[in-house]
Amino acid sequence: MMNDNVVALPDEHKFQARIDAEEKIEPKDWMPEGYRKNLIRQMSQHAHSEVVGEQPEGNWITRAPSLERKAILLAKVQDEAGHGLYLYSAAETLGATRDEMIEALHEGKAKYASIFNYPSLTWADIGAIGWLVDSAAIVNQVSLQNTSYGPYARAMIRICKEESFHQRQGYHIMMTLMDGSDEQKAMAQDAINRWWWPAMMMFGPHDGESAHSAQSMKWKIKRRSNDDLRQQWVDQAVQQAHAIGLEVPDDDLTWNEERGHYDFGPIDWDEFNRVIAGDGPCNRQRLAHHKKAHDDGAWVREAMSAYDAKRRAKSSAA
Ligand code: FAQ
Repeated sequence: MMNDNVVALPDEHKFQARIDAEEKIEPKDWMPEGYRKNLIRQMSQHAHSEVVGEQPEGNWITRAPSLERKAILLAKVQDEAGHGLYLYSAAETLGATRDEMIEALHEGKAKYASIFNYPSLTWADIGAIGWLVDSAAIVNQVSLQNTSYGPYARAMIRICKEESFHQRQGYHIMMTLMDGSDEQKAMAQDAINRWWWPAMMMFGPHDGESAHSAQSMKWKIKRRSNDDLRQQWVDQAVQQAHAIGLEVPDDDLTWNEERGHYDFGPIDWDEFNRVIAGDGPCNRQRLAHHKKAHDDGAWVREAMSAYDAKRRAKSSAA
């Protein structure tokens, strides 16, 4: 007779063979503890980025220049909240609770994308965020549609569709400004001047400095390296900037015929490290706002769990 308690666990070699064969790993499958933890880290940080990323754009909803722009921005910001929801739900399938993930964010143990610690000072910043930040997010997320963890890959497919609309609305704002008055053109140029380098940093440290990349690539959590994705983004963003008459704020930017890519200047990693350590221009403001919104929403969570408990009691009595 078989003993139900004795389960032969597949070992890491079998797991790696499944990864190598491009099989998706699903929530109930055996997985190494390191794979689970690394995914919870990356996916929860990704979810936090989507949610905290609502703040710089939300800042302009009441000041959008027309009803149409306001409706579009409102829809975009709501989409970002939805992306957070898909990602938290996908991370929960790995055994992390929503409360644990939010607590890690509030305690500064979990990061969120460095870019959202910069202020959105003018309407052109909303164009720059949609164009540059969403396009950087898309370049990365398209590669993550093929990540090895099934729920993460599926969330990415849906998110990428929505991000494409976000990127277009941002570029459309920049196009409109560049078609406008001298002041509007100057506002658009000022926005790219301030958002270009933080957007470059979104892809993370250079490959040789990236702590997680080697293992994440082996497990196919990440499908392309930080530098590879950054280069793709630079190549497309430079052409988009030039097409509407914007200058890229990088004196070293040159087309390298041999490589078939743009060469670019050095990234200020001191600034990046300061920002991810909590000392960027808006880190404190972003976290304080998130904590307040979370506390203010406590009654909603309580009401929903009370409703759920009542519904369950009713259905088990029936
Ligand atoms: N910001 O070893 P690596 C969006 C950290 S979504 C902050 O290379 P990894 C949509 C990294 O966590 C944008 N921290 O790390 C939107 C690690 O620290 P840890 C978010 C960063 O994970 C648009 C350490 O540095 N997208 O924008 C950053 O292999 C508009 C060492 O780095 C995702 O999260 C950074 N930029 O590669 C929403 C995509 N870069 O965790 C609203 C999924 C690195 O050990 C409005 N994530 N760090 O404490 C990824 O692809 C990867 O996690 C990377 C980093 C590529 C971000």
